Amino acid sequence: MGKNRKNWLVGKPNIGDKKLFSRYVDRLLDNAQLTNNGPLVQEFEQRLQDYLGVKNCILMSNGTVALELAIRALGLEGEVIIPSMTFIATAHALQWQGIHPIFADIDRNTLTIDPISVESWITPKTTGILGVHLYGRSCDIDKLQDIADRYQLKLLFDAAHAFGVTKEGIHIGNFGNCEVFSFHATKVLNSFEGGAVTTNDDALANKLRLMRNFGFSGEDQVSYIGINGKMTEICAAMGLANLQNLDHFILVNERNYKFYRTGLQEVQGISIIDYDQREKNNYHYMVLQIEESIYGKTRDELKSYLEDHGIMARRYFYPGCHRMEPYRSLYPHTAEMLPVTEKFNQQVLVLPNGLQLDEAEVVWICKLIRDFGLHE
Ligand code: T4K
Repeated sequence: MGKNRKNWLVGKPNIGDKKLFSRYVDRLLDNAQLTNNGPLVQEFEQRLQDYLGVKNCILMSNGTVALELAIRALGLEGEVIIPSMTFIATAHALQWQGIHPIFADIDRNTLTIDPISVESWITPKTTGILGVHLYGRSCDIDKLQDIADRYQLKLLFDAAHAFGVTKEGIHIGNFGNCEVFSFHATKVLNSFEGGAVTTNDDALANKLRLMRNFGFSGEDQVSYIGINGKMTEICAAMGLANLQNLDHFILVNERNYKFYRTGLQEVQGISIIDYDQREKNNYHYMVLQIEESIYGKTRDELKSYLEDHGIMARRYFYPGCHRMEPYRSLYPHTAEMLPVTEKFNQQVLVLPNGLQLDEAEVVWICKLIRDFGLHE
């Protein structure tokens, strides 16, 4: 298998029923309604609301714009506390509008923002907490909500990784003041590019609907400062087709995840982050934690070795937002305050998952990892 030319990629898009997608495309071309809240966007919103059991889903052009609009619509300013262990878009969505992201540490078990660290960073300038359901594992929502209530802060979640996931049986998308999804090509549910804000707050939802369309509240009437954050009809077509295949995508992810677990269970120094079996999970991220002193090789040596065999693993999210610009220069001493983040992002390696892999391929990848650790 190592000799063929196939590459396995983290984030390789799952593509569902092509014929179904084509039928949607025919419909939108026949309608000649290509964007601006067309019928496919409306249908996709309705189906997402039904799936998540949430009152409002406002589709956007991508997850970053959705984050920016959610932050703006909630009236956040000053400082907002976020984990550094996230994709850079979480931080940029704040800094882009002159709000300081304040980086809290993660909890060593959940790998999501640590409520104790959050509380230690609150100042009179703090207006909100932005948790991230990293790798589709939900934050400690109750504790964060309690802090938000006590300090009268807004609470929102970056749920870019967490579509299809539940917390105590309730779908992610229903918590805090609002939650934000990404439907980027690399996500478990993809619409080429896309994102959404979901909320049970109708007033917030109405504001977001206006803001994503320049603030227009009537043909010649503008009520808010807005931008162009609209999802196109072709993206909604992809999202609709893929939503109807989502159960299959998740089933394949879970199956591969279990093969990986079996294949790597004996490998000393490598652990796989787990998912709460009482909940629905999307199993989209296959995340390894490598303890160099036990495994015998560094995370980066393993990454290069896998690359030589066509397996393109990723270090999501090394080196942490606080070590990237402009944050590294703005807050040069943050690293000292984030011991868990600092350690984890030296150890993390995400492996390919999804429709691209079959059992034999997962078994082979596990063997490569096992054998490499034993090499002198
Ligand atoms: N919050 C969080 C926690 C996020 O993870 C993200 C996005 C956001 C917010 C923002 O949402 P969006 O504004 O993106 O909707 C990728 C994605 O571009 C990004 O959406 C995603 N997170 C992030 C985790 O991954 P890169 O810089 O790693 O992308 P790239 O081009 O290196 O591709 C990633 C992998 O996917 C590669 O192995 C290649 C493969 N790939 C990618 C695309 C686009 C394919 O095989 N086919 C494709 O079409 O950021």
